[in-house]
Amino acid sequence: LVMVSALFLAACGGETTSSGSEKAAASNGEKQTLRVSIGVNNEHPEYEGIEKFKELVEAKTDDFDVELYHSGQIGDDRSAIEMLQLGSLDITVPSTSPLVNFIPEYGVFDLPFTIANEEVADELLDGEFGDKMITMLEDQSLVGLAWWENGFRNLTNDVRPVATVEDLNGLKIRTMENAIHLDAWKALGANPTPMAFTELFTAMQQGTVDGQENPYPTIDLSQFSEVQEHISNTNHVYTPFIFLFSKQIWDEFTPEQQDILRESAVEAGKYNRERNRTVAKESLEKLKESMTFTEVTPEEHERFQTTVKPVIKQHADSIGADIVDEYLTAIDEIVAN
Ligand code: TF8
Repeated sequence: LVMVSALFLAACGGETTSSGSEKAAASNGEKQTLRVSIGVNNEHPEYEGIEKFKELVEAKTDDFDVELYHSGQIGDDRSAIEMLQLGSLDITVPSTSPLVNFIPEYGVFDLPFTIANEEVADELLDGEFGDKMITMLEDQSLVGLAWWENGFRNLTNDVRPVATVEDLNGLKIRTMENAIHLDAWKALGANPTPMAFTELFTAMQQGTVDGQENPYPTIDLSQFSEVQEHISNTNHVYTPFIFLFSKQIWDEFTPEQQDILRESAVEAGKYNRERNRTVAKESLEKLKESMTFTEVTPEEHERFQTTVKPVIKQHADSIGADIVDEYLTAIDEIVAN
């Protein structure tokens, strides 16, 4: 895949590698290209976020030329992370869920029904707990600059309206490449299959899977309503996006350059969150026009929660019992205040 991506980049006139000599040239006044890759398309609030990042960086310095790539053109979340580790891509902003294959502790964010709303998410991620998670990236040759937002995930499918846990029975649901999501859907009685996002639309179109789950902006802006009939507000988990830099490349920058990049990633992340929340509301309204929308009642939400709860215990050891405790305690403290 790295080979294919390299060819793609060559065809686009981009550079396939960033060598040390180019870095030296950058501080001599020559611009250095920073390639940013995301998995969703250029209508998504995540793309608005990377556009903002480009605008901020390029306004603050002449050192960088920021190039934006969307729709997983360069690679899906997992491949893009691997390219960062190799130093063949500068920046990606993936869901945290595929990171679990590199850093098991990131599985805390996949525990269902643990973050109740966006305010809790913001406090948790921008506070001490989020900082601690960021420090774990370094061993994997990654630098985390900011928390962005993918958001609360909701279920769509093409078989039947889902109002109860029983309605999930046997539904073939695509999940992200993440064992916790997989086991959560199994516990709920569905028949889950992990798959990269880049393969999802075709899989739904061809009926390889009956459904999937993602935040409203992604469902709407990826045109999933063309291949999915039913949507429910399951709100089963909150997925952060995380702004990642290749450590190999990052380490060659001056502290001044690093400050500019970090500040821009944080500020663009605030913009991304704000836009994501506005777009989520708009997207839901649009989706209600083209799909059947089923409200999961509060009572039934509780049944979803109880049914899936054993997955937290089941995965505590693989994630790390201590970090799971810290995560749940941090949330309890935020909710109590
Ligand atoms: C998924 C995620 C994705 C994002 C993006 C494509 O379902 O929610 O939408 O991580 O990179 O795979």
